[in-house]
Amino acid sequence: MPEPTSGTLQPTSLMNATVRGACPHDCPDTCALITTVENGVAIRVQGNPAHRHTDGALCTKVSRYTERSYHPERLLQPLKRVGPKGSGHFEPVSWDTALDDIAARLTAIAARDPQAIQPYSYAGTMGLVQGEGMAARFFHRLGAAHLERTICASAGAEGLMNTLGGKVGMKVEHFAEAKLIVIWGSNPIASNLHFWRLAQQAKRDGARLVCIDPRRSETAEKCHEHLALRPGTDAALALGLMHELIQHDWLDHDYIARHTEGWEGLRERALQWPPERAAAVCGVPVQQISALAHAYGTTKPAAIRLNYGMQRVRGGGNAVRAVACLPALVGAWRHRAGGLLLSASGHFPVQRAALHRPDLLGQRTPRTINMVTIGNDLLREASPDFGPRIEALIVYNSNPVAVAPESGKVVQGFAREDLFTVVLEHFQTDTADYADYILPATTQLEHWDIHASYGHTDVLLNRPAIAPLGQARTNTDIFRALAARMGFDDPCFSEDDLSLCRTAFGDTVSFDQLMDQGYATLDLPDAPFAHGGFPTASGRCTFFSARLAAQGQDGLPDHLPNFEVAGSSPQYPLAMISPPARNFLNSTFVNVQSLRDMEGEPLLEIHADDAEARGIQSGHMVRIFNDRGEYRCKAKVSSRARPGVVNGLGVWWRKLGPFGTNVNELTSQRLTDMGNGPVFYDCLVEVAGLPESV
Ligand SMILES: Nc1nc2c(c(=O)[nH]1)N[C@H]1C(S)=C(S)[C@@H](COP(=O)(O)OP(=O)(O)OC[C@H]3O[C@@H](n4cnc5c(=O)[nH]c(N)nc54)[C@H](O)[C@@H]3O)O[C@H]1N2
Ligand SMILES: Nc1nc2c(c(=O)[nH]1)N[C@H]1C(S)=C(S)[C@@H](COP(=O)(O)OP(=O)(O)OC[C@H]3O[C@@H](n4cnc5c(=O)[nH]c(N)nc54)[C@H](O)[C@@H]3O)O[C@H]1N2
Ligand SMILES: [Mo]
Repeated sequence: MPEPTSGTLQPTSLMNATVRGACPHDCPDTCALITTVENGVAIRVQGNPAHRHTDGALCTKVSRYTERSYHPERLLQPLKRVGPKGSGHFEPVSWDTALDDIAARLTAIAARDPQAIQPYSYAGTMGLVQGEGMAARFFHRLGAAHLERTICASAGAEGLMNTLGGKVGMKVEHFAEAKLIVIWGSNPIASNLHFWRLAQQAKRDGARLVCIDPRRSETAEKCHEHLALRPGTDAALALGLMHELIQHDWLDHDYIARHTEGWEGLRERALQWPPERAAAVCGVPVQQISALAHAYGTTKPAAIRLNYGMQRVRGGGNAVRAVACLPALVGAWRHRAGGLLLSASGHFPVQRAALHRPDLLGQRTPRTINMVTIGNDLLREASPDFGPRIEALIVYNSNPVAVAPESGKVVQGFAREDLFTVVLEHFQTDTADYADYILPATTQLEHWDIHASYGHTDVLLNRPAIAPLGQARTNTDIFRALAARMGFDDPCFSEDDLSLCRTAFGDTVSFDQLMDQGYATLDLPDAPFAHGGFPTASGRCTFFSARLAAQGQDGLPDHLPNFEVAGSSPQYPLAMISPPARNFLNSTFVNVQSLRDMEGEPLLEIHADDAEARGIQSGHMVRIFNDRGEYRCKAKVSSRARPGVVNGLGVWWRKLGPFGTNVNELTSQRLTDMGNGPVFYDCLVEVAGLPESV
């Protein structure tokens, strides 16, 4: 591979070059990229071999990034709706026409009440600049409603906050030295590939790998042991493990005494969970729990790779809390290869106030809408309690019509003829179909950005490799242009993208190093909590959380049964989970043909017993339904599904599925115990075969 270009080249001068970048996607790996450009065209995207976490390797999806960027259906000019909402009919308009009209519409609404304008965004790009860099400034100045960005990780984040004090944990590289790795609610082969390499290295050096997942995932089948528990029972399992650690005295009493608080209470709670009770709740053999407790209590160093798959249920926050207590009980944090990692993002010194400028709000305190309940909220009328009806929606970096729960409601909301919707996108997604204006946005190959990570502790800089395609503009530029038209003249609206990249970390990270090599490693201790020093108020790992107690919640972690407990409803006897498909990234990449070919078509994995009871065979079209809706796809009778649980993989585009819907027709808008997160995997359904002709 040729040496990457250094220095500050502008995109237009990059006719032939290799350019350092960063993968923008919502994945813990945040890979360092090298893009090869010939005659101004990006011909190849590869992993940077010099970046140790990327190690020269990319996942299948992102190695196809050029196929996505030059996709024939890429949006290259602004579009204005001509047909009814959702019909997908648009005509090209000039940027000036689009921006003038959007600014006029927003100005008119803002004159009545700016809170009726709702931004809606998530992590289509994880970049701090093209993410909320300029957008937050714009919406703060406008006084638009806030968005609670909770659709992914907030229950787990709150769980960690209330136990360890923040989104902090082990350095990922040290997993390679662990002797026991518990992969909990995570399928790294699909969604955290570079971690899996480290786990493999540890395995070659004699480590034991245990996977805790209702689904026999690609990862589970390659571990030494797989505990296929029922969805939403992880806290029961963790408490059962604690029970055994106590009974056998596999505890680090010194660590507990010095560096934790609330031990007596937790001990009492855990003693209520003999492994037999945990086994009954989790639906796994009691021996598996005893054996895992033995391994965890006696193997050093022991490391837990927790992921967000296990917090998408009612008790998600409590479950993360229960698991996050385990390393302190056995003193695992003493070793750099011991402890736990869910998210590392709390380690990054992001200068959010400088970037997002909340001061532009002045004295205003707009209402907050939770992105998980957008279906309900779009349908709400004005009221003293709610405030104004949502009149305008500006969507960027997200595809809510496909990814938000209870899509029946979401679609109904987006279809409101009196709602003014603007979507900034690369493609005409399910959401873009409902827009009044679609604005074409640049991809990561075409813009500057800067990235933190939630799976490692390096900052990455992304340089543009090519000029923007067609008339595409950066998200930042679109918000700058709207700001100018709306008379927002604060100097912060003219800050350019390279300067925003500098602002994101201020002086805390060497920008010269980022410009020079594309990444910079945060200076952090190897074993951050070997001697306590948790970022909690007391500096201790808080088994008992005074913070939670002050909110009127249980201060100790407990098992909170799902809203929809498997076996509790005769009408809907099956639990459904819908974890990520390997070749898609949430709903991104579903329209890339070569990747869609690998995934085939939307499938429902079902255990042979459940299939037989319903007369279903592999390849049969089935109807999956509950009170919220119905979804149809092919069944796959598979040992990946445990009895009583069906798996509907990936977030397919509705319009690319056989019946124009996807799995989120079935999921609910209820919220988790902490963090107001979604409960995608807390969902009961029934499945029935359909006649051949359907
Ligand atoms: N290829 C690919 N990679 C991705 C994504 C993608 O869509 N595709 N998504 C990205 C995003 S947005 C995120 S948030 C991250 C992390 O995304 P996560 O949703 O955490 O995904 P995984 O790490 O794969 O972990 C999910 C695993 O948890 C299991 N699971 C479901 N319910 C439970 C439960 O109740 N308990 C337990 N123990 N396990 C359960 C699922 O079967 C699945 O195998 O991955 C990112 N990486
Ligand atoms: N049933 C079910 N539903 C789920 C999940 C699940 O496991 N099961 N997972 C949930 C999780 S963990 C998450 S994080 C959410 C993810 O939900 P979203 O954050 O909405 O993620 P994506 O579906 O990937 O959609 C991102 C969109 O942003 C666009 N985009 C990317 N980069 C840019 C850019 O630079 N500018 C602009 N304007 N647009 C850009 C992409 O083209 C894409 O259409 O989905 C959630 N939904
Ligand atoms: Mo996510």
